[in-house]
Amino acid sequence: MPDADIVYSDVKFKRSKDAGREVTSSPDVSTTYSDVKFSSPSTQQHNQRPAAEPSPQNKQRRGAVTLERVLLLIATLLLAAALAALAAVSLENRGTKINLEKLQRDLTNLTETQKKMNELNKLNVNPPRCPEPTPSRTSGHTCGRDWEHHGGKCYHFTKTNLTWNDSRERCTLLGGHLVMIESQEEQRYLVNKVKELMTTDEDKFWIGLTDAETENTWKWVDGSSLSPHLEFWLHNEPDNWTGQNVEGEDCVRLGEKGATTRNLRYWTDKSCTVPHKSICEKSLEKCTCF
Ligand SMILES: [Ca+2]
Ligand SMILES: [Ca+2]
Repeated sequence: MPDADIVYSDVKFKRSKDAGREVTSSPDVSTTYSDVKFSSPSTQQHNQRPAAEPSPQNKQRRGAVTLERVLLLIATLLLAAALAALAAVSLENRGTKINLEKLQRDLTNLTETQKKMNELNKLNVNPPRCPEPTPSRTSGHTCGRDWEHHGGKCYHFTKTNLTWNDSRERCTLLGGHLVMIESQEEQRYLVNKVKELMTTDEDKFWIGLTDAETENTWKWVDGSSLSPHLEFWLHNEPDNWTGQNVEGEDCVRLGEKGATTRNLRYWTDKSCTVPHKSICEKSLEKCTCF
């Protein structure tokens, strides 16, 4: 496009009347075109006429539209804020509901626990009566189930064959210890009991005596030494025989099927790893009677 300016000049049409008829236009009637020039955009802008000043009505209308937009914007913001607040309240209510359900579960558990405690308290308030006195029980004291009372002590004769160490541990778990024989009368009682319980000649019972720490130095399970006045070895015992175990025999067992009360010497040393039944001993337990 050339830089030549374009100018539109006024175009005039001349009207004429003919025989009473009005002619709108006619090319032959003095039509004049002036020079036409194209102008550059800058020139166009320069030549553009300034926009007409808005009328007061238009100004009022524009003001009203602007106010409406502001009010609409404020209403939108308020609505958004309300929605956000509603969402926050909803989340808070949800959290509260979850906490409430947890509290209800805890309350249920506490109630169950309280019921169990009440039942236990009832049992404690009304303990069972002591049974009638028997050889295994004395007034105000008891040996408990599977224990036999004799001479102020309780004895339990196991039915399971275990090594000496396992037998010792079992007696401890039962609340006692492997028996420690401290009198002829106690030895007599045990000899007679074991004789009744034995099924074979080797069906003997471990007692709490050992020389495992120092050979031929015999000690009871509480660490006390064997009194020379209260030894009840069988003939030719202890012999620390190594035919069965090269380490010899360091534990003591009791029993003889054909035992007589005139001869109380029925102890034999034996390898501690041989399984045998055993005799546990414990003190009397106090019993609250009504
Ligand atoms: Ca020995
Ligand atoms: Ca022996």
